[in-house]
Amino acid sequence: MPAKPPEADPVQDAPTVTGPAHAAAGVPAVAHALRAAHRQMGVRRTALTLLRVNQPDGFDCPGCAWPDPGRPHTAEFCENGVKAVAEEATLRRVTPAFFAEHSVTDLAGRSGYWLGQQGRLTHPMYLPEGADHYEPIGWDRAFDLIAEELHALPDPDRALFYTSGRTSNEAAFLYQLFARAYGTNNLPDCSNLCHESSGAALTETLGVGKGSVLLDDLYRADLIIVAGQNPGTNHPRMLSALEKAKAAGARVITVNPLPEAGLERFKNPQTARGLAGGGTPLTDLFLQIRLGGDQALFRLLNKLLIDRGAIDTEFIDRHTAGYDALATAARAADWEDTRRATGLTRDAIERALDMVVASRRVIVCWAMGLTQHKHAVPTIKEIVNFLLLRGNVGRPGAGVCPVRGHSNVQGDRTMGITERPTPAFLDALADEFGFTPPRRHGLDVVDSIRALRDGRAHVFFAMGGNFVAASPDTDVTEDAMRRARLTVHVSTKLNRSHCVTGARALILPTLGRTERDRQATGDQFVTVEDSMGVVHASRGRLEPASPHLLSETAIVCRLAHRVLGGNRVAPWTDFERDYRLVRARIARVIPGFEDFEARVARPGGFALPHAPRDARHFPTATGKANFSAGPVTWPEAPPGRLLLQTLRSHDQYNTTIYGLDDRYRGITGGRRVVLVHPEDARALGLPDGSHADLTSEWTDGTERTAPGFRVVHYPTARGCAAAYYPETNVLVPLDATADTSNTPASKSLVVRLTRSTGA
Ligand SMILES: Nc1nc2c(c(=O)[nH]1)N[C@H]1C(S)=C(S)[C@@H](COP(=O)(O)OP(=O)(O)OC[C@H]3O[C@@H](n4cnc5c(=O)[nH]c(N)nc54)[C@H](O)[C@@H]3O)O[C@H]1N2
Ligand SMILES: Nc1nc2c(c(=O)[nH]1)N[C@H]1C(S)=C(S)[C@@H](COP(=O)(O)OP(=O)(O)OC[C@H]3O[C@@H](n4cnc5c(=O)[nH]c(N)nc54)[C@H](O)[C@@H]3O)O[C@H]1N2
Ligand SMILES: [Mo]
Repeated sequence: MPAKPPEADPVQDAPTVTGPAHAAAGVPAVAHALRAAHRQMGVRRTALTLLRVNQPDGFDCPGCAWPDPGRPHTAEFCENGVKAVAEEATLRRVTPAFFAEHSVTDLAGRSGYWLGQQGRLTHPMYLPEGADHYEPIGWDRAFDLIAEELHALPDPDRALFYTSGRTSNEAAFLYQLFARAYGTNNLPDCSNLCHESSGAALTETLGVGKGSVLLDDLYRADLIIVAGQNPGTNHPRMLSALEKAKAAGARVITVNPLPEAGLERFKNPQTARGLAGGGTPLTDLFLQIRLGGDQALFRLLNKLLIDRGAIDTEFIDRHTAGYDALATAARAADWEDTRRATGLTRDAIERALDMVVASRRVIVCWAMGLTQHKHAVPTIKEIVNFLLLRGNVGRPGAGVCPVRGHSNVQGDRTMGITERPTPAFLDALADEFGFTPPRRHGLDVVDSIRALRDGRAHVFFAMGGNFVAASPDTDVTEDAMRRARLTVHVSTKLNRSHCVTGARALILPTLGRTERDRQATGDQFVTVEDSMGVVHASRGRLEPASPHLLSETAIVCRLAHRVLGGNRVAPWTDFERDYRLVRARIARVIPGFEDFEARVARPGGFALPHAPRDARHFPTATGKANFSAGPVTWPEAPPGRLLLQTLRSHDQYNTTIYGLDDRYRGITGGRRVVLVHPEDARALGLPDGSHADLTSEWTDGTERTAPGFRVVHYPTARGCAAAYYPETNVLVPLDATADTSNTPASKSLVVRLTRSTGA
């Protein structure tokens, strides 16, 4: 039998610290994962469910966007994938009786961990104006309410339609179609908080805002640089790919302020050596960089490559633009500035350079450690410079590899979930559906919060996610959300965003990936796109958590039918009955999806075209791959202050907290910790085990405080600190965003630590 959810809350947050581990995965990971799964769903259901993860006839793992190795194969075992599945396939339920017992005021006082542990939502629920309890509501009445509020708006741009990246291609395509048919491009999504900086940098430089490598390229690379990413926790299956790449001769450079266990050594639970032995060392060279020092590091490497003449002039001449400007800018890079920016020694950088020069095929992988800085876009552009200099784009074993987060965040973008659609995309929609989509750009996440705050948006609709907890400046965001007329969440599980609502609120419970999706024409499957642009099918097999759930696709169809009036713009009722009809439209609107239905039926699906990868064709403004030559910058903390990054523990999925441990970092039983270098901590008078309040200092003079963090002496880079998100989102000013991409700069906050008495 599964265990009951925790009763006590606030959950006791009393961390115990043992210090970082030096290897990831292996037997303990298997045991941890199974224990988590058994707690949520019992032994039998665990076994049945896990057999279906990432199988050709099974469902796509909702854990992350890392691609599956060649199918058919036995499922790759990943601890955090199992945890993600267990959270969704849990046997715990949040029923109308739960809401009768717990008022919204009560729920708003609970931790995110406690809320999530209560289980799956079973009924559509409504919070009337002035009420303190959600009450059950019928689906039709719920859609009537939304239609009523949307029709009352003076302008469609006063509504916001958020998406979190688990939504299937089919649901996402219909959702953006509905929003545009209703009249707005206000389609903020979790990409705005995540890889927007990658998309912005890659679109401008290479012409395609996605990664240019496939899994096979990783296995053919001579050198893989992993910068600003913690795959041992967040993309565990990437470790087996790195292991395989190493077996084929690749070397790995890790660039990170933290020594992350997964990148040091990997014990593959699927091999005898991984299970019994010491595992495979993954990192050949660890560059322990200061937060935000990456642009300076790569600029200096670029200068050294140019100085040595270790560049591919033929590639540069034929395929690129802007080389001379970069070469001039790079000449100005010097060792002393780079040392200040990165904290790295000359020796370490020269060793990296030698490895680069010795490698014909180079791939750079990155994630949030690069995208969530003020200068994130120029940082990623500098990495593109680095790859272009040696022709490492558009040939096997080389390229850019931004590793996406949510399992279909990339697919949602491909389907048109963006506040800034291209004219070509809108033209295709207009042709296919015979209506005039709005052309004005819509609002991203940060601008949506501003619009709510300033009374310029009144209806907030979320397709998944946990907007108020994932967004920056928690207090500002929550106040903004409370100003809305209506907030609606399509959700699988209870979260903070259901407790911080507009005047009226709806919770619309939906099917998860793991569940059977039965419609009038029979069982349906959906499709997703992984981080490398491979599209494949996902079929849920479990009985739905409740008979009252609707699929996301059905919810959009019924909403559109009700709001737009009948089958206007599209045959919504037919779409709900048969998802093949939706795919047929996607095939006609979105390039690369020709013959969609047949190609997605193949095991493993199909790879979308990628012009730079496939043909060294760069659809940019210049028609070439563009070098960038902007100034190099890096964040600096004044004396007595540290730079703080907000990151994930091993026991969470974004705002969903699985448990209170961060095994690889040696922290158990609590999350309110701040990791500080022992020397920095001593200078600040903070012994290990003492407590401190964190106060962020923003350039406009404002301050924000998060109290009561246990100080952990930890081998991070000097001058840098780390603490978990979302507890620290209160510290991130709404205006602290990356240039161009507007992504919150939640990896380099200037903070001061003040000794306090603790919780
Ligand atoms: N289990 C699990 N899996 C997940 C998620 C989860 O929460 N849990 N979230 C999913 C999502 S949406 C995403 S986007 C990804 C996130 O995956 P990651 O980006 O790996 O997530 P973070 O925990 O934010 O880790 C950031 C990493 O970058 C490093 N870093 C921080 N700042 C810098 C810097 O300035 N320079 C360099 N070089 N390194 C830096 C940090 O030390 C850390 O190792 O994971 C996805 N997968
Ligand atoms: N300070 C700081 N803030 C950050 C980050 C950071 O590193 N630091 N990272 C940012 C990043 S990279 C991201 S991607 C965002 C994440 O932001 P979001 O995507 O908004 O947040 P999640 O926590 O992933 O959303 C979890 C909720 O999604 C719902 N859900 C789960 N599965 C499904 C499903 O299949 N369908 C539907 N409809 N709902 C489902 C559940 O109700 C669950 O409570 O957070 C960002 N915020
Ligand atoms: Mo993300």
